[in-house]
Amino acid sequence: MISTKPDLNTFAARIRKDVLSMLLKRGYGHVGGSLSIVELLAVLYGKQMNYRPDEPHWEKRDYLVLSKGHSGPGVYSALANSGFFPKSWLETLNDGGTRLPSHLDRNKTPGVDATTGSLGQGTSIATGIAAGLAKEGAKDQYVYLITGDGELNEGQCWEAFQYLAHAALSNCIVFIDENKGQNDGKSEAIIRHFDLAEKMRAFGFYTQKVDGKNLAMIDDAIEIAKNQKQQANCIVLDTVKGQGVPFFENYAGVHSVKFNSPEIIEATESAIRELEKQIDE
Ligand SMILES: Cc1ncc(C[n+]2csc(CCOP(=O)(O)OP(=O)(O)O)c2C)c(N)n1
Repeated sequence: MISTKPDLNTFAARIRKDVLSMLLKRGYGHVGGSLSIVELLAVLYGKQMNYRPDEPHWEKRDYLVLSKGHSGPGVYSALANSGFFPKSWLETLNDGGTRLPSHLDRNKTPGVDATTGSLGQGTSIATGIAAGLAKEGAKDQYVYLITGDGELNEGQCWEAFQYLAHAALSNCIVFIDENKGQNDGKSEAIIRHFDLAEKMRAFGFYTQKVDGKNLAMIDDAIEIAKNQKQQANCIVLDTVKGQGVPFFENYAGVHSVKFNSPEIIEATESAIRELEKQIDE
């Protein structure tokens, strides 16, 4: 079965709503970095990626490696809404015995290809997959690697990037979710990453920078990347932590939220109601 691809605006609203519902039910979780990649996930699973939900290990599939594995809830929603497993599983996020742990685990969840959570490691995993596909002569098969700007503090990322650039693995498209925040505060205050697009260009990547809130721009950038086969590809996404929910965009503790105050719970429930209206339209 090849899945039917949904309307991208509705798909993004669905993922955003599911992320909020899952984390609210759990009582805590990584809101900021899950919401900042919602538009990217909608474009990937809703349009760009090739997969078979009833055959997750289909050998011609595209691969997604979410190297910032703590943003797993967004991927779970994208997978459930694409038919990889029942939507009821979303209610079990991080329960004992769940198939959906807070960080991605390839041995637990259909559709997850890389176990991540220790920042940096997914960049090497994705590089290995891309190198393997290239060696096999795979055509039009891609590895989509999602990294965080905070994650790039890990030296391992730059080792992997050096190899991607050296081997000109254009089949790996590296996304940097530049949401400007991390665990302990603003990225700029922890380790300033300067101009990421310039850095990636200097490393040898064909680099684009786009508004990570804009579905059409993300989609166009991926099309351009797919048609460029001379260099490794990077797309820097200008995003916001807590993206798409005004309360969380302005909430200092958005990296990992505890839903333990009436204000936070009401803001989340109200955002869910707004998103439900968008999904019904
Ligand atoms: C090797 C490693 N060190 C530290 C952590 C703890 N940690 C979890 S999330 C995070 C911040 C990551 O920032 P970023 O990549 O920008 O993610 P986002 O802001 O998009 O959530 C840190 C330091 C970890 N998971 N792995």
